[in-house]
Amino acid sequence: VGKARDIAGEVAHEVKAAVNDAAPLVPGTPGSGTPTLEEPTTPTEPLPPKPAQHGPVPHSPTGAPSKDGELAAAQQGAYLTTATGVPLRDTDHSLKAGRRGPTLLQDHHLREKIMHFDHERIPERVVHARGAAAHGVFRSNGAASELTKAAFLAEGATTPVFTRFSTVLGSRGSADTVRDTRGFAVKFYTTEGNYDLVGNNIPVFFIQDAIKFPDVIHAGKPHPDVEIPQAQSAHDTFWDFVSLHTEGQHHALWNMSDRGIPRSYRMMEGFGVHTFRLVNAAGETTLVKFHWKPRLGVHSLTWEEAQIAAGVDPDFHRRDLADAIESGAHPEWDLGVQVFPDTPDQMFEGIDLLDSTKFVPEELAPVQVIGTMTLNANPGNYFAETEQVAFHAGHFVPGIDATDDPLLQGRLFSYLDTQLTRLGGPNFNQIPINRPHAPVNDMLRDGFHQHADHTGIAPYKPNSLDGGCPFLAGEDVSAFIDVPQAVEAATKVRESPLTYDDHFSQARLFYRSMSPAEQSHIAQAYTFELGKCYEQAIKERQLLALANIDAHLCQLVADGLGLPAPEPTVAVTDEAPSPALSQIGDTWPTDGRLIGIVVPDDVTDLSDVRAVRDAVFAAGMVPLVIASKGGMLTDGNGDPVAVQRTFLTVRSIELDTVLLAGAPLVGADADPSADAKAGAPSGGVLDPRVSLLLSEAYRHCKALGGWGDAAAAFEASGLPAAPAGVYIGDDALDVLGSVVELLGSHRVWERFPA
Ligand code: HDD
Repeated sequence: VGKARDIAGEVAHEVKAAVNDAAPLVPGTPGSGTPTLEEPTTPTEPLPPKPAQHGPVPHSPTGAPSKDGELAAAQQGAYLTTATGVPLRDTDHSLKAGRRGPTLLQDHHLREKIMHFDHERIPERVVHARGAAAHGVFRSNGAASELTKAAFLAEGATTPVFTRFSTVLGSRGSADTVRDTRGFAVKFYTTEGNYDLVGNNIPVFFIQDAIKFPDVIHAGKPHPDVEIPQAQSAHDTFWDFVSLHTEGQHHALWNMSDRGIPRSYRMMEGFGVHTFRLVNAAGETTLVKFHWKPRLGVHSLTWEEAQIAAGVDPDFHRRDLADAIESGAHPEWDLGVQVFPDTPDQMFEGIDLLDSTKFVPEELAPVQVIGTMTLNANPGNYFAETEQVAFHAGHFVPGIDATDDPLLQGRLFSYLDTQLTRLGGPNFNQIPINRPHAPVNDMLRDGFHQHADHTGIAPYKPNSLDGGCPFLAGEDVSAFIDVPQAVEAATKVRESPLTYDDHFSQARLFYRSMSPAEQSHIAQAYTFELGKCYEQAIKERQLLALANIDAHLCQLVADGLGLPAPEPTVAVTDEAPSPALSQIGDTWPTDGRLIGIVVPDDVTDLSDVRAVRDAVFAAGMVPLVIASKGGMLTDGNGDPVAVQRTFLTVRSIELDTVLLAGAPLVGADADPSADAKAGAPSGGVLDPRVSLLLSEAYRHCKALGGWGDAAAAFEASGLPAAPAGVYIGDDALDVLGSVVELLGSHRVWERFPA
C-alpha cells in the first residue's frame, strides 16, 4: 500500500509539473511554453506514456497490488485475520457477558463474519446458471490468416483460454444430465484484447430475433406459480410456446435428439451459431460459421442413464470434466470454420446466413480446421472464476465482426446489461478471470467495485493535460475498425425477411439424417416430454408440427400418446440428408473412458487385475477397481490393489464398461428370489448390486467383459445367452483389448431395440 501511495504521489507530482511546464491552456495562465491548440496525437517525451496509464493495477482483497500478469493472490499470511488484516485469537465463540450471558453488540468480529456470510451469494445467471469451466490454451494453425487479421488466428499463435460449459434452463444447483441445450463459451485472452465465442452445442437457435428471447426462456423455465419442473422442457409452457411459435421446432428437435443429453462436455461439438464476418489485412471480408470439433467424437447418454445420473450424481458432467483434466486426459477440440463469400444477399445454397434457426450442412460447406483448444487446468476457485466469468457476444477483436443477424444484434446489448445485475456494477472486467491479458487504458472510471487506483487527471478525450494520453490507435497497432458495411436504404419495419418463414425443411433434414436408433430415441423423447404435458390442445398442436417434420415420427409419438396422427399442414422441401449429423458410424479415441473392474471376494490371485488396471491406465483411460468393501485387496504376491468403488457406491452410469474378474456370488440366503432364478450357480447367487450393474450396463448397450469365473456371473445375471458386445475369455488382456475396441464406437449399437 505504501508503495502504491508512493507511485500515486510521484505521478501526481509529475502531472502537476506537466501542467505547469507544458500546458498553459488559457491565455494568462502562468507557465511556460506555447499553448497547445490541438490534442497531441503521438507520444512526446517526457510526459507519456505514464506508468499509471497502463491499465488498472489489480489489488487483492487484502490490499497488496499483484505482480504484473499474475492474478491477485486472495489470501496471504499464516494467521487468521479480519477482512482488515487484524490477526484473530478466536473465531468459535461470540463475545458474551459471561459464559451463559447475552452476546454483545460490541463483537465486531461476529458482526463482520455474519455480514459477509449473509452476502456470499450473487444472483445466478438468468440462463446458463449451471456450469463448469476450465483453463486451457488455443493453438492456431494459421489456416484462417488469409481470411482474418486477428492476431490469435495467425500461424503458430498460442492464446490462453477459459471455457465454460453449461445447461440453459436449470438453476445453479440443478443436475448436469437433464435434457437441454449446452452452452459452450470460450474466452480467448488475445494480445489484442479478449475475444469471446459464446456458443452452444447445437448449431441452431429457438428464435430468429432477440426480441423473442424473454418469451422462449419464460416458456422453458419452471412454471411461475409453483416453480416446477426444474431444468427441463417436459412441461406445458415450453411445448405451448414452440408449437405456436414454430420457428422453435428445429432447435426443439435437436434437443429431443441424443444431442440433448451429452455423455460428457468433452464429447460435445460447439457452434458459434450465427454467421460472423472476418476481415483480413487487405480489408477483404468473408462470412463464416464457427465449429468446435471434439477430438473424442460426439457421444451421448441414453435417456435412462441421464435420468439415473441426475439423481445418483447430479455433478456428472462437472465431475467428468474436472477428473479428466486432473488425470491428464486433457480434452481437445479443433476449431473450424465454414467459409462463405460475403455476397450482398448473405445467402449460401438457398440458406439464409442471417437466420440462426438454420445451419449449413457440412456436405455443402466443409469445416476447415484453423486451430486446436486444449483444456489443461481446473479452476482454483469455482466462485472466483466459473461463477464470475462474464462472457459477451460483443467482445470482438480486430478481424472478427458481427453480422446483421437480428438474434446476434440483440445479444450485443444483452450480455453487458446482465452483468450489471449479476456482478453488481460496470467494473466486472476488472475481476481477475475477466481481466484482459492485453494492456487496458480505457478512460472508464469509478462505479461500484472499482479496484483500480486510476491516476492522471484527464480521463477524457481530447485532452492536453495528460499529454493527449491515451492515444487513438491506428491499424499498425491493431485498432478495431468496424467493417464499413453498406446498409440498404430501407423503411423501418418490425418484420422478418421472407426466407425466415420456412420452419420445417431443416428439421426434416436433421431427422432424416439420423440412424434408426437415433430416430427411435427422438420419438421416445417427444413421447416422454409431451406425455408430461397436461393440456390436450398443446399435445395435439405439437403433433401437427411433427406431421410437418416427418409423418413416421409423428405417428410414433401419436401412438405413444394415444392420439391420432394429424396430416401435415405445410408442404416441406425435401433437402438431402447430412450424414455428418449422425453420431453413429465412426470410431474415436477412448482417452479418459472409465473402466470398472469388479473383483469378487474370492479372487485369490490379483495378477490379472493388476495387469488390466495398469494397461487401462497406460492407454490413457481410468481404471476403477470395484469390490464388496473399501480398502486394499491383497493376494500375498504383489502390491496391494486399492479399491476405488464398493458395490454400494458404484452405479453403472459412471462406467463406460464393466469387466468382471470372476463371479461375485453371495450366499444363497442373501436373496432367495434371485436364488430361484434358473441357472443360478450352486453355492450362491450373483450379488444383487453387481446384477444391477450388469443389467443396466447391458441395457445401455455398453461393451462388457470378464475372465476367470465371469461366465457364471453373466449366466446368473439373467442376460441373454451370447449377447453382442460381451467378451468372456481366459486372457484378461485380450478381453480388455476387445472391449476397448468396441468402446471406440461408444456403444454396441446393434443391441438397441429397433
Ligand atoms: Fe445467451 C448466457 C449462448 C442467445 C442473453 N448465452 C449465455 C451463455 C451461453 C449463451 C453459452 C452462458 C455464458 C457463460 O457461461 O457465462 N445465447 C447463447 C447462444 C445464443 C444465445 C449460442 C444464440 C445463438 N442469449 C441469447 C439471446 C439473448 C441472450 C438472444 C438475449 C437477447 N445469454 C444471455 C444473457 C446471459 C446469456 C442473459 C445470461 C448470463 C450471461 O449472459 O452472462 O445475457
